[in-house]
Amino acid sequence: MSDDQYESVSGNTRRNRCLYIVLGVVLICVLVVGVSLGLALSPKGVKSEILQRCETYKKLHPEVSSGNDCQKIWTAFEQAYVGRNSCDVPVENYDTLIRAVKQEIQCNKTLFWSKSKDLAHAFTEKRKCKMTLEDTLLGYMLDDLTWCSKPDSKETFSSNCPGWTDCEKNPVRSFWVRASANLAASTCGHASVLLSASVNPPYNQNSIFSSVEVQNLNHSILDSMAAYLVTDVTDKTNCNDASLVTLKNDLPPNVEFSCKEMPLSDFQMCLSDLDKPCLGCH
Ligand code: JS2
Repeated sequence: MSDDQYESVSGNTRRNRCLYIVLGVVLICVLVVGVSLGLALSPKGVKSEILQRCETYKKLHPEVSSGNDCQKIWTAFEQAYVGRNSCDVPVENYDTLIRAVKQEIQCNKTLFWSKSKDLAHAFTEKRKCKMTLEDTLLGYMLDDLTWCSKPDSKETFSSNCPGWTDCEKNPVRSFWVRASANLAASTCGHASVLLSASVNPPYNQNSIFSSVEVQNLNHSILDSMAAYLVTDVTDKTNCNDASLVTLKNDLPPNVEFSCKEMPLSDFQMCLSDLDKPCLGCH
């Protein structure tokens, strides 16, 4: 093979190699963009996700099935934010939704949480004696979702929406404030709150639990609030922490307050030994 022939062959090989590399890079880019776009629920996605969760919840909780029409619930939800500036969705815009969802909050079951969502959900996943907001139909449908719209749009978006602190009246924040206030106002008998000793302070007056739920408790139906402070081996904080005295004072005067430290190891035992008395459950 002459030098020229060898040159042209090796030239072709180099050209092909570059072509493959370029193609490879393009393919990877397309994949990354596709996945990121795919992750944000497409507009159809938010609606179908919520409707699907609503139907699933009704199957899992026949006691709330008859009274709740998922399509009507979606319509009541959508009217709160669709076509509006996504920084101008006040809390009361969800009043129609709250009225559309029929679910009685049983006494002695409410479990509030603050900076301890995963622990609280790990508990209610295993022990049905307690119920967090996300274990109710309303919370279950919207947990970990993002939604917003635009002025004069009929669409629901799940990306490019304002974050929790970007503006106060954003659709997601206003929803959780309204839903949390509704749960607190409906909570009766003995309530519980799961707090974390790994957070300082464990009770923060800027939290949703304090600024919304404690403020909306109905003292005429609520008898007591038991705080469970989950402590890890390194935590120094205990029930004598000043913030827990603040919680006691923030509660309606007739509501009896108690606080119990709970080593994380004990808490984990509650998830494996379901007969072990835990969080007031026997
Ligand atoms: C965005 C969400 C979600 O008692 C609890 C719950 O009932 C809750 O609604 O409010 C309390 C927790 O809020 P807090 O005390 O501010 O604790 P945190 O750990 O800072 O949680 C803040 C998020 C509360 C609202 N929220 N927000 N996306 O999926 C979502 N789920 C909830 N409850």
